[in-house]
Amino acid sequence: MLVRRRPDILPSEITPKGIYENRRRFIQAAGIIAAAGLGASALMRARPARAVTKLSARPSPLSVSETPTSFKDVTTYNNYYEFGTDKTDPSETSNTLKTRPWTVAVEGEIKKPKVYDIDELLKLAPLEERVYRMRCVEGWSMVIPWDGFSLSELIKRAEPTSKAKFVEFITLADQAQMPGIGMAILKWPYLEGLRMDEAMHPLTMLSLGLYGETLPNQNGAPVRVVVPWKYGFKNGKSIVKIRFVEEQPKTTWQLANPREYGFYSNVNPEVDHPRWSQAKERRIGEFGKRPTLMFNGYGDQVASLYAGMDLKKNY
Ligand SMILES: Nc1nc2c(c(=O)[nH]1)N[C@H]1C(S)=C(S)[C@@H](COP(=O)(O)O)O[C@H]1N2
Ligand SMILES: [Mo]
Repeated sequence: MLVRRRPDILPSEITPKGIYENRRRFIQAAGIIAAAGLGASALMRARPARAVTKLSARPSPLSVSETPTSFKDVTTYNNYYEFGTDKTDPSETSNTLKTRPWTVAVEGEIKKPKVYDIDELLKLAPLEERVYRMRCVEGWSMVIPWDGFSLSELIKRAEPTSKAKFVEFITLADQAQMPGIGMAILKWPYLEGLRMDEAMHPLTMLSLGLYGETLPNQNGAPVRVVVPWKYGFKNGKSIVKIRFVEEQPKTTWQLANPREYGFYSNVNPEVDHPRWSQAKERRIGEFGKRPTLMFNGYGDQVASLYAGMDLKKNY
């Protein structure tokens, strides 16, 4: 997705000067945060190594058999606008994200509201390693071994009421840790949502790690959502709140540009993005392009969720 200052500005109207100034302000903001945390002289030294914890996760029958994208590509080619809009920004600036202590509030139309400590969440259900195809709306894809469990494990413990029709996922928005929050790139906090049956689908994951380790900050530490048949932006990172609601949520990308980003956002090669075709994708690490598959190749598992819906209208 291209960065726009206002949804009504055409990309052709964004001047190189505008992009340059946005970038310059971002670099300044990132520098201030890093200096506050480390002391200015530490900026000259190497970044502190992240605290990595190995996870023991059993292999999952839901995995695809394709070769995973390299750990390096998975962790250095990212979209995480709270840490900047360039693909390399999140891996370069997200060391300021503090992932302990961390809590996730589960609330709304449920009988058992609860605030989970992240360490409690890690033990909620046995961890599985699930190798999923992921596809960004920008036209690239990866294969990522995620460690976590089905979101349904958490939902069933929350005991949703009959009014719970949708689930909202809300990301941390702390300007002291996230240089992008000071900029009007998107409406913060980043909010995504699913319909209840999508959220309950066994493929839908709460991910706490990848490649057998706790999540790198740039991939959404300490906990993020993974919905492999939908475009990447549906997979909210660094979740602090999960809220059950009656009405369909207004998601961050819908608010930014309703014509380009719908609520469903299922991977669908037949529905072009208004500014580009979605028929093909580039698998990161490969040359050339491969055809994009309906529901990102998960049609056998998820197509029934959308039976009778017009997927060109519900894009
Ligand atoms: N909070 C938050 N979550 C986010 C984003 C973001 O900018 N902020 N970007 C989304 C997009 S567009 C994509 S493609 C995926 C990328 O996830 P990855 O970097 O772990 O591959 O994260 C999604 N989740
Ligand atoms: Mo994306």
